[in-house]
Amino acid sequence: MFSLGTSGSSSSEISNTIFWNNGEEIVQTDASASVNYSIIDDDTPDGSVSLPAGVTGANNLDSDPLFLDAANNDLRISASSPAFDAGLNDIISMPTDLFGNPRESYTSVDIGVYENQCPDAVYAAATTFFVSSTASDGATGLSWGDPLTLAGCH
Ligand SMILES: [Ca+2]
Ligand SMILES: [Ca+2]
Repeated sequence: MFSLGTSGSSSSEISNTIFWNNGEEIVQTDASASVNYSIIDDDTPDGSVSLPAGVTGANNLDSDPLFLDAANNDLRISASSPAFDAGLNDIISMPTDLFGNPRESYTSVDIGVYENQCPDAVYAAATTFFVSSTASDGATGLSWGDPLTLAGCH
């Protein structure tokens, strides 16, 4: 993210966003910015987020978002990701994620553009999963009427 001020002031407010593995994640000059409920790689893997001067924020994490397959551009998060249910619901204005799946799956919105559709509590109790080569993303896999894809639940 670049937050650049020109001839006066500007400000940005970002929430529910993953800034990860891109080198310098946030560049801030002569402007103000607020980043909240986000995952930020600040190049110091110490568990806490250090923001550049002029940037404020709260409820941010510096933890690997555990993308399913970042090397192949699959930026959906796993159910064990720290992004799971860690976003701010109040700012969500669209009912679906980038895949068209429900945006507030399980108890809260996830951080990032994809909502994981696999509630941990359901899967912890399940003993059988149904999988089909013709299934759709967003299925639960808990019945033949709602089978998982071969890639599993995301
Ligand atoms: Ca850090
Ligand atoms: Ca969620």
